[in-house]
Amino acid sequence: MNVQNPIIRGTYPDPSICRRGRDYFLVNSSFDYFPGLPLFHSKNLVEWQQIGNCLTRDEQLDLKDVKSSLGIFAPTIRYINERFYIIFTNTNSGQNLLIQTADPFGDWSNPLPLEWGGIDPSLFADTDGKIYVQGTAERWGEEKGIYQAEIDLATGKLLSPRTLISKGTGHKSPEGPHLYRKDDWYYLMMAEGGTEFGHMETIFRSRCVNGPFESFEGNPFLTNRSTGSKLQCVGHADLVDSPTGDWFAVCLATRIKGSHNYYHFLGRETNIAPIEWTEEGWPIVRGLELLPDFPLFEGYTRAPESQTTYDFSTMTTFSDEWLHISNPLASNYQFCEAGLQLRGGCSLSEIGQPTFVGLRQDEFTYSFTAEIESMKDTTAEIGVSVYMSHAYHVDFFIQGEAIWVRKKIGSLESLEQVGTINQSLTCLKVSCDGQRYQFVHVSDEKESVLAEIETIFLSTEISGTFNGVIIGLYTWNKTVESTNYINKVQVKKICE
Ligand code: 6LW
Repeated sequence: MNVQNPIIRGTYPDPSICRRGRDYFLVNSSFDYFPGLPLFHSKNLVEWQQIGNCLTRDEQLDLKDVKSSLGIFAPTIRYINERFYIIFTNTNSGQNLLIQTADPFGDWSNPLPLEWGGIDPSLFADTDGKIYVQGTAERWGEEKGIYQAEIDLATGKLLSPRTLISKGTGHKSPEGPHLYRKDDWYYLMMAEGGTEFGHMETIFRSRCVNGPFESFEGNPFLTNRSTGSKLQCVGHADLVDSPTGDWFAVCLATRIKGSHNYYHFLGRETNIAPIEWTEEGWPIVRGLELLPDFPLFEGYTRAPESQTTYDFSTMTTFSDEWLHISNPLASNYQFCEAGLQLRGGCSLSEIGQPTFVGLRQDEFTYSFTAEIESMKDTTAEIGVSVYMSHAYHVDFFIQGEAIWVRKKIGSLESLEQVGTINQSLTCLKVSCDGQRYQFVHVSDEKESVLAEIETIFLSTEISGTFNGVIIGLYTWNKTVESTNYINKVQVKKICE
């Protein structure tokens, strides 16, 4: 049994976790993607199934005009008094919001705006029934640190003053706070150092819920900064205990490429680190790159490679893992016997509501092949985009009888005809080997590489975004509606 991190692969950052009995639930931030707040379920902490997204309705999630990597920031999920709560930030509206449900496998409520500033809100239910909210300083005018107040979950109103309870250990960006109660201690944990290569997790404790908190001498207790590990940017953690009293931290980390010029393009992914508590009552990490065998992990298997085919002629809706950029216009996505008809759309370089639906690239060795029935309309693009943001994407598309590649890398843009089509059914394939993307025309079982680009140009370090690459289908009808169809998409990947 070889449990390998990441446990949830692809751009699934800022993990937060809670447990109900033997069931674990985990949620991630989702930024300008729709639907938002992907939700996962597991019984052994290493095999996770996405059971939905918590923000699935326009009335829950308004992302219109949102810029890449803004929108839904770090959530916290907690199980309090037999209900599940998720508290999160929507930077688009500048609000901290609360949703809830009795059944995490079902729908979630509409968001309740909270009287709370800053980002990275968290919740803590004390043994006396009081509920507290934590979070970062407001961006302007507040001293950096972690703030707390008692809160009424029914109204979103504060029941005590907003108080600075810790400035952390003094590293930049104290954020991602969570409060826990264990063995008559209140433990305050937070991320520091910023979500890049200086990222770390620190922990403090007090006998009182509002402090003062003493710092663990072993801080940061979880980090890979200044190490040669291929898992970098480790931080933004949340703790959970198992029914048998074992403790674990889920955290974000990046799988990096490059040698001296470290970079990542698969996003910040969800990882797990077993925790052991010292006799003095402080947490020690027992593994991240290599996880010890745990009875809980029994039965864990990860397929070395996988192939998934999405046949749109048999589908009526997108499964949970598919995502749009901003709120989709539903009428632009029609499922029918001929497959998926995409309509409307705008340039993927614009901030708007593009006709785009994609998947998070979650392995370095990865291919995405789209079978397209093109009406050879000279005024419409239809194809596949390797999308990091509106300013960093590569579009591989058909327009008329030509095949084109557009490379948009910040202020650098190229548009090149790279081939022609001689039949209405065309297969466009994007393949990645970790170092580069190749753009391939598949015709009569023959593969012709028409273009390529190094992955570094679509990395976070170049694009300056929080996310990883999404590979997806898009159309852009520039004058009239055209009737192009996507028959199917095939995704192949090798797990590393
Ligand atoms: C998240 C915060 C952060 O809310 O990035 O850099 C934000 N730190 O913890 C988005 O992931």
